Amino acid sequence: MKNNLITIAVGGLIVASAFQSCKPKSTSQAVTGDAASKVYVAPGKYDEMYNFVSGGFSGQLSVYGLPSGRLLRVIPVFAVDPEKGWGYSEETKPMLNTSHGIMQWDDLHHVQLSKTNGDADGRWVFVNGNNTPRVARVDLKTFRTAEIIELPNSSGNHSSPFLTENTEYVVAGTRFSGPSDNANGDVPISSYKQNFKGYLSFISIGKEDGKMDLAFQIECPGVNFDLSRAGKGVSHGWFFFSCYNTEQANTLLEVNASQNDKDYVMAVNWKKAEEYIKAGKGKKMSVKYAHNTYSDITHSATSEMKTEVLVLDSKEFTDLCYMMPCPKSPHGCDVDPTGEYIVGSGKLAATLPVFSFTKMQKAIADKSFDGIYDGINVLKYESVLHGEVKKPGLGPLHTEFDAKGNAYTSFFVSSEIVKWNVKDLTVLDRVPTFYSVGHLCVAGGDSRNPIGKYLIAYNKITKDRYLPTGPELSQSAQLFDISGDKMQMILDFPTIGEPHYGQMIMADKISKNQVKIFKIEENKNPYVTKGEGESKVVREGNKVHVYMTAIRSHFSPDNIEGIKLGDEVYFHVTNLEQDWDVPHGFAIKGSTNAELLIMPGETSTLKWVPDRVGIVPMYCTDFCSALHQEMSGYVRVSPATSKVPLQFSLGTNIPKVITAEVTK
Ligand SMILES: [Cu+2]
Repeated sequence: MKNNLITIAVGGLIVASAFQSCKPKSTSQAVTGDAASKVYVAPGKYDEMYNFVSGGFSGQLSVYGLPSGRLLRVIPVFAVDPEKGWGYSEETKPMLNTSHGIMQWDDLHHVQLSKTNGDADGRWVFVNGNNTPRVARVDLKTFRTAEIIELPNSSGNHSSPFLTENTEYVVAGTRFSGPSDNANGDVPISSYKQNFKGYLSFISIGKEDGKMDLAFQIECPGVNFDLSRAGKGVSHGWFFFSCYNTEQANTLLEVNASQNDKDYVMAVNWKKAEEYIKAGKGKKMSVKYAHNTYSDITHSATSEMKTEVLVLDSKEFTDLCYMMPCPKSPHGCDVDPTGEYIVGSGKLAATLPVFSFTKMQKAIADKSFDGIYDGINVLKYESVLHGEVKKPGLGPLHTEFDAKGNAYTSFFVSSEIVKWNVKDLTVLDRVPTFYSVGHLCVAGGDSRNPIGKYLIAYNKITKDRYLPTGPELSQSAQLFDISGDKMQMILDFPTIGEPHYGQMIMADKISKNQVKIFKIEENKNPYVTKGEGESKVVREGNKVHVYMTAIRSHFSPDNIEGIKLGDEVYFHVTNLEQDWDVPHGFAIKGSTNAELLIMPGETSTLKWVPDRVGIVPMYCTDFCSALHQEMSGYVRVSPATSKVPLQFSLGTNIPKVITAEVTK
């Protein structure tokens, strides 16, 4: 059976095998004897690097240690997550708000670490929501999503989020073009060429607090923007976007968007765009998008709906955008550490074009144009080309770089990674992957000073890599040692969802800054209870607010009576602990909403609507002490017409008046 699977998998790659001859005959051939020692991290020892990996269709971001491949954390971003109560607690629900209402799920594709002087600085990681276009910022002090901004005039937010070298902007290009949000979008689909536009969003980032703001958009021809990278070093001030479907087809794209021999890499002068915006050249467009922020002081999120965006039209400002022809249906578009070379990856092409920034500048100065595409000057291919890597493999997708002037490109169709020299374009090495690699990541491989050392391949399919788990198999990441001349596979491990893209960073850039507790005296949640003496239960009409505390190993109060059918009960639980890693949980029987998980010093709220009369137990869900089992209590629910007064207690049996009522 296993052999059959391999045959089937390899069968699809016969073309590739004929092309290159390094395909191994079985999966076990891939690892050599000393691989285990390179990835072994002894118990109690820490990994060398953090690896932030997108969870694809799970909508979450996962964090692994490298080289061990140990899963350290799943950070909820665009989807509800019961492990952390994300999207369930009243405080976190606003983070999932959009102009379409609350979104409980999205599709997370790309991950990029914030940068200072072109190197990852360990402050934040940015990720994109692909389906309902959004960009999120995760704070690496808390490993929590701090902010989410929705993007108007966008759909299929794929070329996103990519950062400039000092985190000035994060960009997001729309994958699917369409009429703008505010125009009458009720047009024939066949009017694509007249009515459909592409929009590039430039989100500014606050220098100190990381706060995002949709600074402006550029209206572009209606093509599909796929990926992007910012220039760096010599090319600082520019962005490069890969564009496919320059045919502007709207049906059967697999055929109709593959007609042109060359599509484009679009170069955008964002410094120039900034000047135009400062000079008041942007036009205001009315739109609607949500901007959600989470505060570690109020321990709660707020969602704001915004209604305007500034737009520059690429047709009006002809020195803003330039098209560089790129063979054929480009996917990745990656910039080397010096910023001089831009690698286009035509996913249907048999060569790998490398563009020169210096030549591009000269071609612009010389007006070395090859026509105009929808108002944008097209530069002559030969005048911007540094050279082509000949016969590198089949289906090039993505390229990252090491510290020694080498590039590593993933090839989806021939399922391999190819190492080549950026200057002379010679192929130096190739290794197979199992199976169908998408993105790859070299440690620091998108920065000005790559670490090199490790490369990870993020694979789309695993077939026979692991024990079978029904019709759905785990997707996988594969770790390679790239410190020598030849790449060596040293580990693979299953991932959460689709490991679409990931980034590595040296562990100490992040680990030293970790928040251990939230200071209780700084807690500004409107429903905080700063000590057991302040705990109380307050009725406001049919809403009952329980100001509750949790500390090892009891809640205060732990007995509540006087709740009635028709009430909405809000348990505002404050974890009074001021000690690292002592969360408490809170759950109540019959809650259709959630359970809570509350960190030391934090306040979190569970909304509960009782649906029957009786005695309802509640308890702590996070094993917190030897007497964790004892951390529980009761709520009495009475009929709507009941006269049972609202009462609560801890350490005393409830009120004599109730006892009398029961014994009567
Ligand atoms: Cu507990």
